[in-house]
Amino acid sequence: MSEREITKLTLYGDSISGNCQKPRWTADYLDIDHDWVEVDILNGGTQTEEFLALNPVGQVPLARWPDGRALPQSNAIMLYLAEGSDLIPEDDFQRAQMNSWLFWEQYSHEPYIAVRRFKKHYLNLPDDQIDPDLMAKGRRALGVMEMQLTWTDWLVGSQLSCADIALVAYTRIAHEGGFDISEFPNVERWVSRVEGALSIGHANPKEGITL
Ligand SMILES: N[C@@H](CCC(=O)N[C@@H](CS)C(=O)NCC(=O)O)C(=O)O
Repeated sequence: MSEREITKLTLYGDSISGNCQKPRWTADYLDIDHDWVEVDILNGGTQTEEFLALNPVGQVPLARWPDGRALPQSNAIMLYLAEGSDLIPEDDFQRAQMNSWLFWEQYSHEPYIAVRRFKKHYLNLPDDQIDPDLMAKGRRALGVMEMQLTWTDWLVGSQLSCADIALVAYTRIAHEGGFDISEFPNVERWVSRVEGALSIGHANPKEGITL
């Protein structure tokens, strides 16, 4: 990543990261003009002096505006971009439910499903060198979603919201972490529904297609 003058919303992210796709899909869905700057996490792109000056946490995604404001954290960026749009329910209780899914995603889903995927798919670790807890807790998270999605088509209310975007990011590529999504048929159908709503390609476990 080289220092550059920014003239519009700029999203820094690595395309292999589900967290980074969340704000990108949100901006695309809402037609928010932006630039994308690819930051290679596998080659230390988030740990350079230049990037740490933008985000001392050393993580992507990061949103940055020409006036100097910068915002890390995928869900915070997504919520900010989606403010006032149909991705955030008008009803205040549904809005609280959406937030509830967003907190759950960061604490009970992403740490298992995304982390196992990273270890298996990118670090190429054999299964016996991956903490078995990641599979057990990831499957439990998919089970929670499966239960919700037997009752409703979307995680909150009757349409796509930020909750669906946040949760689909790693669920659609969970197979890369060794999870068998076909065990969760309502989740599988919901993944296709969300991918369709966002007009993003289908990450097909059977064909092994990634992002
Ligand atoms: N809670 C953060 C997690 C961000 C995160 O874990 N980013 C990873 C990529 S998915 C990263 O930048 N890793 C590079 C590093 O830690 O050096 C979010 O949702 O944005």
